[in-house]
Amino acid sequence: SNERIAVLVMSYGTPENMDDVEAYYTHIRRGHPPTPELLAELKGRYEAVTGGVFPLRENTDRQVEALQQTLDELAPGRYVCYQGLKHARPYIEDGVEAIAKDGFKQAVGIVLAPHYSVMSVGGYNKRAKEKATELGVEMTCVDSYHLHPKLVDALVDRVVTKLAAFDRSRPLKVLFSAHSLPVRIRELGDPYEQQLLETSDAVAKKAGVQDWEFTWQSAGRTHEPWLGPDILDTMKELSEKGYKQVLSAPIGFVSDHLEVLYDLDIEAKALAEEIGVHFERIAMLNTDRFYMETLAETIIAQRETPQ
Ligand code: FEC
Repeated sequence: SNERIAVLVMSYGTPENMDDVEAYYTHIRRGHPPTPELLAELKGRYEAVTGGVFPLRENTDRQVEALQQTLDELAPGRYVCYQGLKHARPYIEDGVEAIAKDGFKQAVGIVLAPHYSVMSVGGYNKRAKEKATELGVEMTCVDSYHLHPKLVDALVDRVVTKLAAFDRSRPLKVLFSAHSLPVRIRELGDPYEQQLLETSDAVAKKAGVQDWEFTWQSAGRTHEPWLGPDILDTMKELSEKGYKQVLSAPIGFVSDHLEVLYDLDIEAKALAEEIGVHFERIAMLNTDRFYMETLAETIIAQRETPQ
C-alpha cells in the first residue's frame, strides 16, 4: 500500500544539563539513585569531556535528520522519523506516543547501535513494542545490522585513514572494542560477542589488517563480573609485549559521546602516554553517508520482510 510508515529511531540518550545527570544516572540504574561519590564522578567525566556539554544529544538529532533525508531519497514520502531515547527525554515511549498521535498504524524501530544483545538492543525493542501494542500501532523492530556491507565499508574507510598516522614498519595493533556487559549474557546464548567479532573480522579483512584483537571497554561500576579483558589492561599487556602503537576502533558505538570522548580519548590516551604507546582512534560514524544508507536500507528491508 501507499500508507506512510513511522520510523522510531532509538538511541541511548544523554542528560539535558548538569542538573539532570542525577535523574539520568538513576534511570540507567533502574530507579536506584547513585551514591554521591558515583554522581560526582560521572559529573566529573562530563565536565572533562566538553565542560558540561552533552554532545550525544546534538549528534542523535543530526543522525535522525540525516536518516530522514536518506529515506526521502530512497523511498520518497514513505517514511517519517521519530526519536526515542533509552534513558532520557524524549523516552522511547514518548516517541511511540507521538507516532500514534500523528495517526500512524505501522512503524519500524531501529537502534543506533549495530549489534544485538538482549541487554542492549533487546531492551529498546521490548519497550518500543510494548508501548506500540498498548496504543494500537503495529511495530516491527530491527535486531542488528552489524554486517551490512556499507557499515563495514564505512568502518574500513576510517581504519585505513588512521593507519596512515603510524609507522607501519613497527608493531601496530588494531584494537576493536565495544561496551562491556555483565558476563551473565553468556548464559542467555546472547549473540552480542559473536556479532562484534564478525564485524571486527570483516573490517580487518577488508582493511588489510592482520594484527588485531577485540577488547571490551566502559564496563559498569557494579558488583557483578563484566566481560573482559578491558581495553586498559589489553593496552598494558600489549605494551609489555613490545606494541608501542595502538589504533582504537570502537565499532560498538556510532557517535561521539562520553564512552568514546572520555573512556578512550581521555582515559585510554592518558594510559598510553604513561606507558609510551602511540594511541589513535578512528573517527566515529555520526552522519556518515554509508552509515545513513545502512540504516535506511535496513529499515526498508525490515518493512518488506517483517520478522
Ligand atoms: O554520552 C552520553 O551521555 C551517554 C554515553 C553512553 C553510551 C552508552 C552505551 C551503552 N551502555 C550500555 C550498557 C550499560 C550498562 C550499564 C551502563 C551504565 C552507563 C552509565 C553511563 C553510561 N552507561 Fe551505558 N552508555 C553511556 C553512558 N551502560 C553514564 C552509568 C555510569 C557507569 O557505569 O559508567 C550499567 C547499568 C547498571 O548500573 O546496572 C549495562 C551498552 C551501550 C552500547 C549500546 C547502546 O548504545 O545502547 C550496551 C553511548
